[in-house]
Parts: sequence; structure tokens; C-alpha cells
Amino acid sequence: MDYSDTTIVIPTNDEPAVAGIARKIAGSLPSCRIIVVYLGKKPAIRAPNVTILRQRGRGYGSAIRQGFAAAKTPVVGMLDADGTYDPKDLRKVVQLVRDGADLAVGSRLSSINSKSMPFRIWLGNALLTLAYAVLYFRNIGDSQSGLRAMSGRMLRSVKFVEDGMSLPTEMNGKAARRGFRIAVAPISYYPRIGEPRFSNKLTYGFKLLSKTIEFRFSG
Ligand SMILES: Nc1nc2c(ncn2[C@@H]2O[C@H](COP(=O)(O)OP(=O)(O)OP(=O)(O)O)[C@@H](O)[C@H]2O)c(=O)[nH]1
Ligand SMILES: [Mg+2]
Repeated sequence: MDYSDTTIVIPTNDEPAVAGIARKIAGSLPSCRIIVVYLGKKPAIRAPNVTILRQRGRGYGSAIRQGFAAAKTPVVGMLDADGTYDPKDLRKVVQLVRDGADLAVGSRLSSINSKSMPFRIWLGNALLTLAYAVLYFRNIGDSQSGLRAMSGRMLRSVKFVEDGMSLPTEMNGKAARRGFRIAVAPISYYPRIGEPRFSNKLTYGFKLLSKTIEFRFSG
């Protein structure tokens, strides 16, 4: 299968696994384009069709938005650089967009594996996804998943502004409110490679819940 219709954006804040992940993406999605947006030290990556951009702003959301702005293909995907996602799973969400979805989300929540996602984090993610379902009457599978694909049509017509970890929440909200098609595919989730960067996930959970509510009524 040829993936020249697809660009994958990878945000990385000095992740040791990023080069290996870019190579695996190139192997799993032949002919796709890859855009790496980095903070910290410039990563050395040897893979075909890779563009490496130094991040201009700060934060996960700002890195992904910078990558989106540079992507010109009809399908645009995203994946973290810490080894928690399987690059092969990108094929599932890309296929959903090719089949007509505007936002395809890889869901990590259908199985529970305490090694990759402790139960309290699973529960927090499940509750945020439930809150989304109640507020938007839509199933998004796993509202905080970092493995997703979008149609270029949606990306070019919606303005995203979030700089931090709330960008996926903004995507979920704006996609639903503007009537775009949302689809979900089950995916795997693995323990992260490299040290975690931030730990206060409870505070973050409440912030993400308030953003889920905010985007339901504004933006
Ligand atoms: N360029 C860039 N990348 C970032 C930034 N913040 C996070 N990232 C990357 O975004 C991806 C997701 O960040 P993580 O730190 O793994 O966030 P998380 O998955 O919620 O946290 P963990 O459970 O600790 O893995 C990783 O590839 C990070 O390196 C940032 O400010 N700039
Ligand atoms: Mg991570």
C-alpha cells in the first residue's frame, strides 16, 4: 500500500526513541511524509521523506500545530515519540480518514494493561471520554489519545489554538461542533521509552475536563 497521500507529525521533546519511531513509520507507511517538530537538541533521523523542524513556540499542542501547518497531504496523522504507540496502528486511523472520516482516533482504552497505563490513568481517560460522550453525544473512544489522523479538509478549515496537552480536547470539541465525521479504531499502548516529563496528572485531568466543557459551548 502506498501512503504518499499521508503526512505523520511527530512532536518530540528530547525523546531518545524518536529516530527509531520515524524509521518504523517509514517502514509501516511506505512513501508517507514525516514531519518531526522538536524542542531541545536536534534529533538525528535517517528515514525517507523526513522534515525536521525546530519548534518555534512551547508545548505539545504548539508543536503539533506547527507540523500541521507544514503538512500538505489529504491525510495528516500524529504520533508521540516516546514509544507508547505502535506505528503500524497509524494504518488503521489513516484508512478511516481515507474512508471518509475527518477525525480518526486510536483508542487505548478497550484493554487494561497496568504496565503501560496505570489503572488510575485509565480511569481518568475513561471518565474524560465519558464526559465527552455526555456533552457532545458522540463516541470518541479515547479522548486523550495521541495517535490520530485527520482529513486535510478539516485541518485547513478549522483554526486550532491550544498550545499544550489540551490540543486533542480542542480537536475533539471543534470536530463535533462543526459536524465533522469522527471514527474510532482500537490500538495498542506500551510502556514509555525514556523518563516521563511531568507527573501531576490529576491537576491535568481537571484542566482537560474544564476544556472539554469549554469547547462544547464556545470556540
Ligand atoms: N516538540 C515538543 N514536543 C513535546 C512537547 N511536550 C511534549 N512533547 C512530545 O509529545 C509527546 C507526548 O508527550 P508525553 O510527555 O509523552 O505526554 P504523555 O504521554 O501525556 O506523558 P507520559 O505518560 O509521561 O508519556 C512526546 O513525544 C513528547 O516528547 C513540547 O513542548 N514540544
Ligand atoms: Mg507519552
